[in-house]
Amino acid sequence: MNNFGFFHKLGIKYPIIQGGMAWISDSSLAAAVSNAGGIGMIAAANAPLEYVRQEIRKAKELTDKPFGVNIMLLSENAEEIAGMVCEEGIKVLTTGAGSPGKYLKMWKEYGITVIPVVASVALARRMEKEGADAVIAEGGESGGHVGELTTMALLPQVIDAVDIPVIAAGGIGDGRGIAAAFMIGASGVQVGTRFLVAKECTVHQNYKDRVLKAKDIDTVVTGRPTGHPVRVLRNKLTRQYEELEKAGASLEELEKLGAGALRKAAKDGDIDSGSVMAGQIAGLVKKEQTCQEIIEEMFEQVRERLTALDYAGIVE
Ligand code: TUI
Repeated sequence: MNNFGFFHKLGIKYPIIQGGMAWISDSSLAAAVSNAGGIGMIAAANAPLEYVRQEIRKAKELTDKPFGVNIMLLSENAEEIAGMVCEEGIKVLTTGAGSPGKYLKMWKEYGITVIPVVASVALARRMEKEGADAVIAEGGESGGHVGELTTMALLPQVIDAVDIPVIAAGGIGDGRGIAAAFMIGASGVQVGTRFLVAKECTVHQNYKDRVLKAKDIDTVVTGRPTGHPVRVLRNKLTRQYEELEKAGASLEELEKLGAGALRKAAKDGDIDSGSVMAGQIAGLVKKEQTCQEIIEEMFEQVRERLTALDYAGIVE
């Protein structure tokens, strides 16, 4: 099996997974990505079980291609959602913000392809041992909950440490980033921020406009003291957060400021007091397109990059 056999086996045309984005990636975005030849993911995030089930059922109406669910392991509903996806016949799962170890056996019994997000070599190794089918090596360039390492440093170290396919994530927004990930040895990529502004993405228009006007240096990581570092676009909320941190606020006060903030930005469009999670690649994202346009443009760039490689021009 070559590097890309993993995706072909799943019946997917392009080796690209849409990152699960809390309060953002619903059935509309997931089905559009799957219809365009990638794998769309519904983000379970902190949502109630019945909401996630309804989104799964809506996606089944919108596409006959495989799509998946992203399970956010910090959610108090993670356990019951972990069981529900088995009943609903979901074929692909990604997980984030923790270790899915205790669910792996059950998911494998249901024949689900399980792809945990990892931010370290140690967790990648553990996931392989416990039966994961692949891992997503996600660098801290990505939006939302982040680890410490960059994609450029994490990806080759994870690839050397495991024998299962490794999918690259964090800082990938166009075909150049995808080609670079392939050069390092990734079997596929996960992209979030670029899909945030997709026409089929139902996030509030204010959120999309904020991403479209973001510059390279506009994201910051907040929440390090709480143990849940999160990359977001700088705004009134992040300035308040920084002031509270400097003043030595308690963890409770910091958590309180963050609670419900993502919903405020994503659903109500309050991009000043809400949490506008986005990756460092936001500065590269300049236009709204359909998922099909995004994916086809990216893989055309991959083709151009890979055919333009001229080894003789680099090394005499
Ligand atoms: O999960 C994500 N990104 C997310 S989750 C999210 S919702 C949220 N909102 C507020 C606070 C916290 C979460 C928004 N964005 N990405 C996948 C990811 N997982 N990145 C890093 C990790 C990770 C980090 C440490 C996974 C495992 C881990 O260690 C677990 C262990 O047991 O070693």
